[in-house]
Amino acid sequence: NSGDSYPIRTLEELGSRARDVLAANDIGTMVTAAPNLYPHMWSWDAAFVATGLSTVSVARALQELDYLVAAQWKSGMIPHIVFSDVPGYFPDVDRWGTRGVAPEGVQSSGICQPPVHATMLRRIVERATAAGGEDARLAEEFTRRTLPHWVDWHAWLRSARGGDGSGLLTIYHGWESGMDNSPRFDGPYSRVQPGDMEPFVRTDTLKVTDHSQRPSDEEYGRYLWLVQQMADVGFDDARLPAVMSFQVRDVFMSAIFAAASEDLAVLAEQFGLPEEAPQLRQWAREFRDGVDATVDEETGLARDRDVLTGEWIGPPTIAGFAPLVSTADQALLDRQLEIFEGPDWTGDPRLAFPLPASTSTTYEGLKPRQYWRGPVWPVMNWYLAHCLRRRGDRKRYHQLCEASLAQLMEGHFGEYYEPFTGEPLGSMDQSWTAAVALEWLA
Ligand code: 9WN
Repeated sequence: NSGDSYPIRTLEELGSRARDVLAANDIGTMVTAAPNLYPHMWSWDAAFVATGLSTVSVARALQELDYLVAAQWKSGMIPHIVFSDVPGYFPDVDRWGTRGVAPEGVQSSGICQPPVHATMLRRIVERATAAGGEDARLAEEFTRRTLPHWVDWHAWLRSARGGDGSGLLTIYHGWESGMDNSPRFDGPYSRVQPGDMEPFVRTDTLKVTDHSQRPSDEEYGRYLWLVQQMADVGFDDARLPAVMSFQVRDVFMSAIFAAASEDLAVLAEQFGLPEEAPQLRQWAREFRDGVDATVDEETGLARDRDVLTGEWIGPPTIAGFAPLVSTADQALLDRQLEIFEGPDWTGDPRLAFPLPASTSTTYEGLKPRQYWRGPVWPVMNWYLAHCLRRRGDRKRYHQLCEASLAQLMEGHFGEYYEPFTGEPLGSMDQSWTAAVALEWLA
């Protein structure tokens, strides 16, 4: 990518650069999450990348989801990383220790990520159906063929991670949330005490040389210890609750699950599995209610819960807006939107663009350059806007679209952005950033 003129001057140029980024990150089998830092397929990245790709080629978009589905474990879990053969990312498949547990021939991690797939597939199907012809035919064939796999994925989440009646999914690693070092997890991680393990060398800090943009070494020690704890029990779902020293009921992931279960029910009715729809809708209701019940009366934000201490988790992070994704309660929705547009979030006049940061900009723990502790993540902007548009809120979709396009015109397709200066941070040419640029332009 890159070209030599920054910033970008026109929306046409933004689109063409975004397509170049995805093409450059395409190694044939997969579009890697980023060229250098993340040379593999990540589960939720792949779903966003697929919807972006579908603006260019429905066939290529479906191929991406196909490759991910092929890595599904026998249990139904879709792993958070499907490794390519490109070296340079740590922890790699050997360190994960999933060989023999993952399906034959699949190199994967042993945890999951938020289930945005059915929502993105529904989006792709709608786009392909509107286009008609070969696109519509391919999308229908793909959906009919893979529906049982997506249903298995949701059934696994519900049974292995969400069967305790709370209407919330439990995660055993911050990586599963996709918001790795969010202050949401500081309390639970403070109780993770790494024991004896193989020494390791991080590769992420060789690539993002300003280390203040990445998690600390202490955090990485805990991340690797949790991997070790899972590997020690062979990634056996039934044994994880007894051994894992990190267990959090993740409110944002639960909202995503509720919304995606609804989307999957719609696809099931349309494409030959109508008998699955009532169960999927039941899960959607259960988790929607579970998410609503976490809302703190005082702050109006949804909260995670530490399973091991039974405590609510307090810091004001973007995950607090989980009800924007899933709720059916109009009063709650109105209150959340008021907060979202208020001075602690997108209404903070100091912001470079009126977009939600990963923590409230008035939070005392805000670190505006560090990963999930403050920066603005383009993929989150689009996902939340997409959820609002699905509710019929075109006005807010367009507001977020305008602000996001203005942000992206600086031209680097950053992984995340400094909220007050608009500086791109982390990886450049990040695939899901390019993908959502294409969605904004579609
Ligand atoms: C660990 C790929 C992934 C995203 C996550 C983001 C980051 C990985 C890492 O990159 O996590 O899974 O090595 O930092 O936090 O959301 O899916 O883009």
